Amino acid sequence: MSDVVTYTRDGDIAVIAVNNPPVNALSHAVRKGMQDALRKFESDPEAKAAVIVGEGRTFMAGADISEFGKPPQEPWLPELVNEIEACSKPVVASLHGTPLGGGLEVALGAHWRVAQPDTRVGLPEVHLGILPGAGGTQRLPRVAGVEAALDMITSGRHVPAAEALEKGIIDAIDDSGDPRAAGVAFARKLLAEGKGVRRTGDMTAAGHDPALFDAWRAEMKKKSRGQLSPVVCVDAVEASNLPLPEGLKRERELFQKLHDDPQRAALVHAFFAERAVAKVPEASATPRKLEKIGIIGGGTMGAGIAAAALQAGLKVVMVERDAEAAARGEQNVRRNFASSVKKGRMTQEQLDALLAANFQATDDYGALSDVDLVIEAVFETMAVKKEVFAKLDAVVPEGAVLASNTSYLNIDEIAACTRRPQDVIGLHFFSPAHIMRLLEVIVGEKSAPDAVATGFLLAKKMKKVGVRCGVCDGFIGNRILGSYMKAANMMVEDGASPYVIDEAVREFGYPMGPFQMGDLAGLDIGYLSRRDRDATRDPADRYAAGFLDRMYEKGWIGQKAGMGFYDYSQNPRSGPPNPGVMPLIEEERKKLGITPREFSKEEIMRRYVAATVNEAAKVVGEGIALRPLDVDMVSIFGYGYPRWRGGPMHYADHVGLDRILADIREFEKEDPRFWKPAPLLVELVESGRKFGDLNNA
Ligand code: 3H9
Repeated sequence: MSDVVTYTRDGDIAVIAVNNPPVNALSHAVRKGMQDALRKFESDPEAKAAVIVGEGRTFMAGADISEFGKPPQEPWLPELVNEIEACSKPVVASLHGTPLGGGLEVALGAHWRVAQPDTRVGLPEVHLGILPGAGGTQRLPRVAGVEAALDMITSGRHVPAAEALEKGIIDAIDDSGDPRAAGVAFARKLLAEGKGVRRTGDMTAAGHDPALFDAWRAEMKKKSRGQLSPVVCVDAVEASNLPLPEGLKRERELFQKLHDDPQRAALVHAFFAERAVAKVPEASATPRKLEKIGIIGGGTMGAGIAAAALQAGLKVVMVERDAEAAARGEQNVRRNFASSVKKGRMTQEQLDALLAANFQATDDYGALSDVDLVIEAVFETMAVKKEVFAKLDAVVPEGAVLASNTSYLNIDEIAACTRRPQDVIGLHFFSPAHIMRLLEVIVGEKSAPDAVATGFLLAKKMKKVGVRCGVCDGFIGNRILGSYMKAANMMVEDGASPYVIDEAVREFGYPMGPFQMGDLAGLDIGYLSRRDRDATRDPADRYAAGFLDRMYEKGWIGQKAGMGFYDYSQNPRSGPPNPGVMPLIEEERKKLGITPREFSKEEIMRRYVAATVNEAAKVVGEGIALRPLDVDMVSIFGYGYPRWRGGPMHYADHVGLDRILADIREFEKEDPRFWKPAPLLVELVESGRKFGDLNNA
């Protein structure tokens, strides 16, 4: 028998146990071991029923994702599941942990299912760009009905045991805490009750209605912004009214179509990158204590960070400049929980109790005398930050981490105004901070490894994706954003409409275009930062923001003013184009002596992509980002980059680095300063390598 699957017997019950840490993924060795064990069970005259169980922390959490794209090795998972279902004696799956994807499909092939109370089941394949391809789209509707299957398969959500029981996905919940014993007891009870084989494939999927599938398809098309798998999942579930073998055949065809699409490779890259991004040089350091944090500033950012910290179970002290501002800060924190209360995720009483126990807003810096980490989230100018850090240095205990939530200022300069630069790091949150998952962890020249590890621990506690960044203007995300925004602004000056640019960028898969995003963030922010940087700006660089300055002067600064690129007078979140913008842009072009020209959406995206990739290559080449995958994670989790394209670096590899470099060289002829090719990009093209090669280096 194999190392990863064992066949034992408990009296007349066979136990087939999978032991493939950490998550019992259904690798080739597991599939082969299970097949051998099943065959042994069928031919074992002493065994009256079998239990399939996972050792360690979970039942099988799915197919082995690292095998995707490699030559398939038999037995394939769909065949194995069919073989389980075809067994002539009853098979019970005893679930715990996270039976997901192929794991749940194995369980659906079994005749009966029992689960521990904290089990969560699901078919999350949609997030990997595929569909449940081992019978999940055919068997789940048969046990839970079509509508529940559509919901679970298109969302990939993890369903708790109680709900799974209610939906008929499992047959019983056992709270013994021992999945093996639970499975054996369940099997004995079945035999005692004279119950036996019950094949899911013999059941009928309830709730089949062509109109329902059309409605789901339309909804998925709208929601998925170019991602194929959610729509194809609906097509697969639709086949569940066919006899099982035909439905499985249809599922296989659709699975293959998705498997062969570049979206699958992009989403699998994103899955592994999301985990690899925490593997940083400082990860081996032991993080410092992290139970109570201080936050300086109770504005939008400070209050968002406070809400995220409270949700993570931390104690929070918020310091504002006076009592009135502290009270406003507390109100801002409460506002961040309002939708949780409204949606019933917590009651008003629970919120009050949480704040009473774990939150304090004050104007007294002395309240920071026992914090483990403090995050400064005040106005974004160096002078103000330095003043705050000098005060913190005086009151915060030795050994606490001092962090700045700056989005572009130099952490080393901030650290230098304290007596303890080794304790200073940057923690760049994204607004709204209690919702956005990205956290840039900025490592200064003198930041101690355990201070950095504490930043990553905070990210983990807050369920955020922490990405390590070196010090530069804008770090990873805002620096790259600055580059593609400038490319967009230059296109507008040269003749493109900002509305067509927004449309092209949305069609690429972003949730919004750059000018919509400017309206959301507030065009005053860009204006003030341009003005701040005027002193350091090289006058030889093209400015390309004159029309934005004119809009600022008119007070068209976006959503908060009711007017920006779009008119928000009817709806505070969206609206038609502001009719004043195009004449203003035309005037600006005349002033600059530019004869406007046409830009196709294809050219817009070529320039947008080239500007993104070129700056990203500089960021990696300079060591600001550790690896290309770190850029991909920043872009996906902080800037709405479509996950199904894998992030800008993965996408660049897919398009071909030589093609992107050729574009940059073409654009360089018009503006050699902005479009200077990144040395790393040139080096990779010349050596025939890809960004992906650097991820594993
Ligand atoms: C499928 O089943 C297809 C079939 O329908 C059809 C086929 C024909 N494979 O996330 P963690 C690794 S598709 C390989 O940090 P957690 C992971 O990379 C699959 N490796 O732990 C990490 O490695 P490392 C459908 C996997 O406790 C380590 O395990 N299933 C797999 O926070 C720990 O993972 C899914 O999509 C895998 N399937 O969360 C489930 N899963 O330590 C995907 C994990 O080297 N998995 N690894 O970085 C998850 O959602 C989470 O891992 C899980 C545990 C919730 C299970």
